[in-house]
Amino acid sequence: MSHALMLYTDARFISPYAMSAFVALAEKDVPFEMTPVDLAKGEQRQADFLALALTGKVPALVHGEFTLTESTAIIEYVDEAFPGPALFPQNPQHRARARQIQAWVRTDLGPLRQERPSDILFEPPVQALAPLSGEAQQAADKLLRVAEQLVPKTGHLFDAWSIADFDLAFMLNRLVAGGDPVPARLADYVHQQWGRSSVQRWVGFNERQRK
Ligand SMILES: N[C@@H](CCC(=O)N[C@@H](CS)C(=O)NCC(=O)O)C(=O)O
Repeated sequence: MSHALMLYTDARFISPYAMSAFVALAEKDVPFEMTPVDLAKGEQRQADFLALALTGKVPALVHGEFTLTESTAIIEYVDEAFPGPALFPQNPQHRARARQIQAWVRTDLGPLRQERPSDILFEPPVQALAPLSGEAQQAADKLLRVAEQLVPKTGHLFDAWSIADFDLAFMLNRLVAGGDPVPARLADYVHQQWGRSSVQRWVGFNERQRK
């Protein structure tokens, strides 16, 4: 069996889920290749992609003959199947908190995700964005309240960097990139996370596909 690793991502490199899986692999420093899937052209619905990606979504990971979709499942698989730095904290309660953050940012705050879509994190909006609606402002307030409680004055959420830092920073960056008010400490946290080399590698893919 081939042990080659292939990550299928969106072709615009703006998917927070594909990016999270990419960051997980990059942080592990395992060799892998990437195949972009053009979602606008519907490539995710083509038979060859559906044959390997059970749910027809990106990210999809192929490891030899094993295939997997759902970013959190991919991240946990990568963490367990490969050596390298741990993607989750070792302490069970910290680990549980990291998973809580991951699940929460993927399932809550819908209006904020809609009004501050992920492309603005990569491509500065051509014109000023409309102010957040009441619903999205409520989501933003909730996000900031949670982040204020979790993010320490300096450094990471837990003793060492974890993938939950990336996921939380991505969500907060929707506000930073949108020009919405964010306390300086949280904005600094976002900039620090965005500067990680794993994150910047993805930002580079995004820049290259726009040229
Ligand atoms: N819960 C999934 C969400 C993945 C997802 O929604 N991917 C989008 C791109 S951001 C996608 O593949 N959309 C294409 C489609 O659903 O047809 C995960 O965490 O991986």
